Amino acid sequence: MTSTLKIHGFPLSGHSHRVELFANLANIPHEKILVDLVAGEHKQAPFLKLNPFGQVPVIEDGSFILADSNAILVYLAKSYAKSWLPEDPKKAAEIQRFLSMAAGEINYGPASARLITVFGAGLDAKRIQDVTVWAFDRLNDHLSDRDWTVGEKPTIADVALYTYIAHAPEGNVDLAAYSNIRAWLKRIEALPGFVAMTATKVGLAA
Ligand SMILES: N[C@@H](CCC(=O)N[C@@H](CS)C(=O)NCC(=O)O)C(=O)O
Repeated sequence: MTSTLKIHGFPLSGHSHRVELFANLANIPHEKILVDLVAGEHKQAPFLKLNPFGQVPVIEDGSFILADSNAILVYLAKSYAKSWLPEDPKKAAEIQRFLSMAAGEINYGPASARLITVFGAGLDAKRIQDVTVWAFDRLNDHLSDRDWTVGEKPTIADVALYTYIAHAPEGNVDLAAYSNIRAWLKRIEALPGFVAMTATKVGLAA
């Protein structure tokens, strides 16, 4: 790393927190740069140069610019924290499976439920609830006989899944029925370097 890694994000964004969490867990020095989503900064020219999709998070690692939280986790693990993304083809593929779940069912389930309650988004709450229950049932079963999503140690799969599951109650999703998921959340929260996403209200720049 030639200069300090920059993470452009927003305090209420679970996708941003995913990257910030990993940088802290993997002990990667970084600087946080606020992109004010409420003021629409992400749709204005300077930010759109970093990410034409107009979304946070984005990282700058020297001259390398990268958007998309899961892509960023892969890049950071391969560059600075290899144990979080093992080379073994079977483990790497299993990890990809859960990165897909994070970008799929978790994004369209609990993350979207939170968009309704925290950001006032006009989305289909029933459909979101169904996706969430389906995903949480599957993940709770998956975690019934293991501590981590893949293998014997935490990986970027755990990091990618963590934030929107931990914050599901903000979207009125009750985690009470999912004891394996709750135990897994606690294991992640006990890892050295863990940082929580603390912002809860739009407009709060934590
Ligand atoms: N696939 C992207 C999704 C990122 C995303 O949806 N970011 C939200 C904040 S959590 C955002 O910037 N939304 C603003 C918009 O889409 O206009 C990722 O994983 O980083």
